[in-house]
Amino acid sequence: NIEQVTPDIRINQIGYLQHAKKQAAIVEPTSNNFSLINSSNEPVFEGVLLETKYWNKSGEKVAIADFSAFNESGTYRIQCGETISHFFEISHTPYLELVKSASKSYYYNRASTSLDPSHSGIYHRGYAHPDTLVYVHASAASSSRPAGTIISTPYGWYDAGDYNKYVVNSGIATYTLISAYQHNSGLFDSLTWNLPESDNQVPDLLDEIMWNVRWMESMQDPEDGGVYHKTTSASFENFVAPSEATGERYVVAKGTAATLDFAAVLAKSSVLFRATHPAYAAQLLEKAEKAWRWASVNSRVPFENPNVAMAGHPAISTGGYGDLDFRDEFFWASTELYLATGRDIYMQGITIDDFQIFRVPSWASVETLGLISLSSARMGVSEKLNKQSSDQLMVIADRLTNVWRTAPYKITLDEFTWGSNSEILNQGMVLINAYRLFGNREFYEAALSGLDYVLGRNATGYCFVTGEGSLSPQKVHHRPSASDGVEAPVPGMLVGGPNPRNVNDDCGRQAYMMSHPARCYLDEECSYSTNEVAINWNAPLVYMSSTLQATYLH
Ligand code: 9MR
Repeated sequence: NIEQVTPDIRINQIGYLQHAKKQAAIVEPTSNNFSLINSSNEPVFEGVLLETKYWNKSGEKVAIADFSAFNESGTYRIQCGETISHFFEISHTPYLELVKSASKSYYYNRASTSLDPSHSGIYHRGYAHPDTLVYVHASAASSSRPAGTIISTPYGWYDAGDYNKYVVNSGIATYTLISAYQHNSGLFDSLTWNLPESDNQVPDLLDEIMWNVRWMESMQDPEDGGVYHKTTSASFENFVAPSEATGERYVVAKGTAATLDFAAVLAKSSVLFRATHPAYAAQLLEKAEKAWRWASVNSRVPFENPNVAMAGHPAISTGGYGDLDFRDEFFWASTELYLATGRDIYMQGITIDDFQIFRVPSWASVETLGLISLSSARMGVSEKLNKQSSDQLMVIADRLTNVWRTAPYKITLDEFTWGSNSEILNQGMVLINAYRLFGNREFYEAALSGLDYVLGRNATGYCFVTGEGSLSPQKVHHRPSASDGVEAPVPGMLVGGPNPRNVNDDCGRQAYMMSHPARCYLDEECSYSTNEVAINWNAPLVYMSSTLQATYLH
């Protein structure tokens, strides 16, 4: 006698890999046993719940239902006591569609284009943000480009729910997509998701990456090699369609972080395109080295919004992505330049030994991106460097696996900050790379738990990707979704997720479950602190869904 579908059985709402670890979390279970029910309503597997634990981050008692021993493909539900979950899939390829929709979200966020119905269906939209008339803001003036000079910085992706384009955040996002391709090229070479370029013989993911790299290239001052921090309107636009967001556009101040992130991504792109587009690859590398030279001389230029009007130009109040510590950016850029050129000079500055700890990557902490590149490079890295970088990845992976082992939800995340959903996936990116190097099964399982988490095995019951799963965000903080007249949000986007900080000025503190950080999430448009989307958050979703799927298939 099954009473109701309950939100208290937290599953990966998309599904599970057939022969891999398969776990659900059951909140306040009313029985010690659970069963797996097939689509004809027959029980096919019985199990005993693992120990119930209290999680202070969610205020819940949680037990894990482990059905890893059940390996038959099909559609199932989990029953525990009187309650039953939604249907989910067990198969060889549960994440293939997700890889495509998460990747396609970048197309939906392209600037300097229209989206025609044949490629975007109901999400079609008019031409917007040509970015061919962009003012050099007074904060970015130089002798060759005085304030007010008009330049052109087209293409690229809108960063998030807003219409601006930021080099720093593009840096980690593009790196992560490039790595997704490099580590899983066999998978991506066989996938297509109906882009305007789909017929051009280049894999869709590479076409998408190129769309943004072209924009990044335009952000370099050809005179001195320095890179502007962002292409932006003066303030965030209203919640209008892209084509109606017509505020004047500026490039704003050059900075060390933007310039080094640019150098890293262009160097990495030059390696990516060397075989297929050699002339283009050479240009990219030249630009990367030029950026490096600027940063070597301008090694401590932080970015801050110019918050007062200057020389007839407005104050700028859009996203900051400001960072004061550049050691990690230097390490990352020098690593990618070393891998692209083989020149030792790039390894003579900051080295692995200069870091006490390596952190899980985020837009402001990028040293571990260099580590992943070094440890996964097939050529051109000395055995010593390769070992050193692999060992450091192992240290992070061990730390995360320790958290995972005892966590009530069996996940690696226990702190919730802005974009927490991307953090658990970036943890997964480190873990899966450590798994590839060392073959430790627990690293794989801990990485997989991060995907389970964002797809529903979490304290909110949401599958955090739009258009996926049985309960997903509807009112995302995303201007195109809010203004297109279509009820469902643009698909394939990961929202930021639970975040107990920074909520004061969006929907109001009282709207949130402040005392339970893991449940501090709101599916409301006002909630930019928890329900916005962003290119740097979607990228590890692309990385993890493709890598877990591809690692499994091979
Ligand atoms: O993801 C960013 C987060 O780490 C910062 O704490 C926050 C405040 O500076 O900004 C976030 O990035 C936003 C950016 O500044 C503008 N576009 C939307 C981004 C996601 O909210």
